[in-house]
Amino acid sequence: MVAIKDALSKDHVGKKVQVKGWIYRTRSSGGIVFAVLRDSTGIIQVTVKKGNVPDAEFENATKSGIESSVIIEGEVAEDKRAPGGFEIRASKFQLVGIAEAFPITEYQSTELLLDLRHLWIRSREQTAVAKVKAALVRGGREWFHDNGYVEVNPPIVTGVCPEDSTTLFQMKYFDRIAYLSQSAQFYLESLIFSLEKVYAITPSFRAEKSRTPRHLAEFWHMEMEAAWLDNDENMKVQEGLVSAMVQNVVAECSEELRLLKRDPASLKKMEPPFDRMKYDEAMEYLQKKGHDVSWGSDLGAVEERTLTVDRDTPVFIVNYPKELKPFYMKENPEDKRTYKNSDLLAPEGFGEIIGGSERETDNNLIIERLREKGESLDNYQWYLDLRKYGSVPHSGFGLGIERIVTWVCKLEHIRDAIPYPRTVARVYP
Ligand code: NSS
Repeated sequence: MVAIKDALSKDHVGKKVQVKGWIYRTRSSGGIVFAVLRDSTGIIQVTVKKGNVPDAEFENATKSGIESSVIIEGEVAEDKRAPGGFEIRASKFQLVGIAEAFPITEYQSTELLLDLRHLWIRSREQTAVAKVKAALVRGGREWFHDNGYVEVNPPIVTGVCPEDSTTLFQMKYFDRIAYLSQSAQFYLESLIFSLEKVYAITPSFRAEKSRTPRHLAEFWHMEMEAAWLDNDENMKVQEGLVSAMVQNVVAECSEELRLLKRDPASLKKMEPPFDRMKYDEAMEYLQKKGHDVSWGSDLGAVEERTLTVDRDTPVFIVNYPKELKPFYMKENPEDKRTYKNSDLLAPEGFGEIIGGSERETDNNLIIERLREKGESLDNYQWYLDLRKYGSVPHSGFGLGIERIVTWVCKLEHIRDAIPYPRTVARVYP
């Protein structure tokens, strides 16, 4: 058996191959069936001629519709008209699983494609996105490994709320209430006292009620935390990691990028250092561009778009006002109204892919901010303990994997960066 990608080559011309796959397109004229076969690696045209295969097999070839699974044997031949320039001339057509009339045809509504997600994920675009995503994550894992980080497994069921409490998913946990994790951050912080440099890849959950093209209720989060690291060094880690992830896609996914109409040359530029822009400068820039914002305004999708649309590499926005960010960030001694933090925005209008900061080490400040937030300190005693036994300066960040996929694949909507998007309106299929 050969992979379709490998069958599409001069080396195989004149040789007999066996391929296994699913019918992607098919038409017949007279005594010949032209079927395009798809496997996980690509598509190839198969011609089945009456007389070249047993009659019963030819009969099967004429009735096998889109998505029927088949095993084909035949000789590879060059044919300029065929997709990829080669075809297989079948000597055997084995029907394995006949498909009923496939419910997805060429032009379908977004809603129908979401209802039929379990079938739509077979599409070539979805397949390409899945491969790019895997290459991004692999590139990230390798970068972490090469730089001395240890992968760890924080819990998903938790009692803490690192981010916005209005987006917590609550669950019944035996006889008490627990939450689905919004971020592994606090647990990663606890692990730096032994491992120093850690990262985790986990699902994170946010009950985001607004429907936006960049929010999921369940997303994959790549987070890291390191001891002895300040916010500037934290940004260096981010730019090193992001460029390694993107370069791995360029190296491994040229076919997929072509299919997604993403020019690999535009991704090759993602090399450190990335620009840094203070929150204050971002405000000035936005005002010049006609946005109605002032110091203290949050940056939403619209503002981030203006900040990045004319850029071709990512940019850090640094030192946000405290009221815009969570309680755990380190106060900026140079401007106490702000934190030592950064968001990394992807270029070309895509916006935030990472949120990171140096962490507050002063328990009094943390307690004060938790109280302001209305949090019960009971759930945070363990977190406060971390500052009592050998506290160290430390920093970390969280990267939204579907966000980086959306940007790298140039997707219009984040739902296409994950096989089964979970949004306010959908848990099926
Ligand atoms: O809320 S974040 O900005 N930051 C944190 O959760 C920190 N506690 C992470 C850390 O320092 N360990 O989220 C981090 C990233 C953000 O930049 C997005 O890329 C992504 O997580 N994110 C999301 N992606 C998809 N959907 C939703 N709803 C979402 N929320 C955050």
